[in-house]
Amino acid sequence: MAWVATGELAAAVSQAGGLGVIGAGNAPADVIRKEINKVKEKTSKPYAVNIMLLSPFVDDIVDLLIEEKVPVVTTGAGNPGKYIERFKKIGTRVIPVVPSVALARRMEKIGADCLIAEGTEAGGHIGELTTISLIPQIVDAVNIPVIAAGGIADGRGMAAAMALGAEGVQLGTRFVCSKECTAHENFKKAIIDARDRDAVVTGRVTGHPVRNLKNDLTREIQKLERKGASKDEIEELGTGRLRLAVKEGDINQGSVMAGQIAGLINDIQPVELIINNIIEETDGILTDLGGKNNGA
Ligand code: TUI
Repeated sequence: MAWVATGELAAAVSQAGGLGVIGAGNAPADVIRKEINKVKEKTSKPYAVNIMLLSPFVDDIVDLLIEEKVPVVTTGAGNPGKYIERFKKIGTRVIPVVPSVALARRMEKIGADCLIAEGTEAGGHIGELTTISLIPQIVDAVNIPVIAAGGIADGRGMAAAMALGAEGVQLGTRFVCSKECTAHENFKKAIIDARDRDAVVTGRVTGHPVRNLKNDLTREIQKLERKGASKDEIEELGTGRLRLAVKEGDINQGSVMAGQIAGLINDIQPVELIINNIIEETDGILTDLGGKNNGA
């Protein structure tokens, strides 16, 4: 979650018992170095940095994460194959986000420690398959642990992911609406106000589809898409729009990246409460379901 997943949010998640992730997005390495320092100041727990593989600064970010010996690296929006060896050599755990069985198998073969299987319900850059279809297929195809992402914001989602064979979950949209997330209040309010069908996909023609909350920007992009505009024209319109929404709070012209689960999120809570509630709810559901299986 570029711009949204800052050091403050990552530190709060790690401190509360999760694995906090800094989203490097399109930011240059010096910006991410500061976010890493914020995490180190606030917690001694492990944390991760997500490398967005379409970033123009990807090589600098990889060098930085190696220099900083970041404990865990996740990757998104592409195939991290050429970087894995360098991370493995220094003991950094590598967790690629994968949208397909083919990429999951390839990542396991070249040494990924774990996978995040992300369904199309997620916000931001997305794949095609739904979480409910993707997770069991990837779980059956690999021997490394699978973390589920896309469409999960509470214990019901987590319990469902575990029923599908996942060993953990990654949450994005839910943590945007946390007290510790530094995103603009307008961005958080847009998620709270969103209903079930408000998170729409733009940019399919560019080959990099993105899920955002419906607004003036998504309508303009969809108009261009209907007119058969070029990939470059559409990409140009999207440039800088995430920052505009997250930092400036322009939720009409900015890109309000959020997942389909936005409709379920109705409040801003402290990270620790979000995590504790999810774990408690998941435990309760799994116990109840186990009881039913035993004929109770
Ligand atoms: O990376 C994300 N979410 C993101 S990145 C981002 S910044 C951006 N802005 C504009 C255009 C594109 C990106 C905003 N949100 N999530 C992880 C994720 N990775 N979801 C899907 C994938 C993915 C897709 C294809 C991972 C690998 C992949 O590989 C294709 C291949 O090479 O086989």
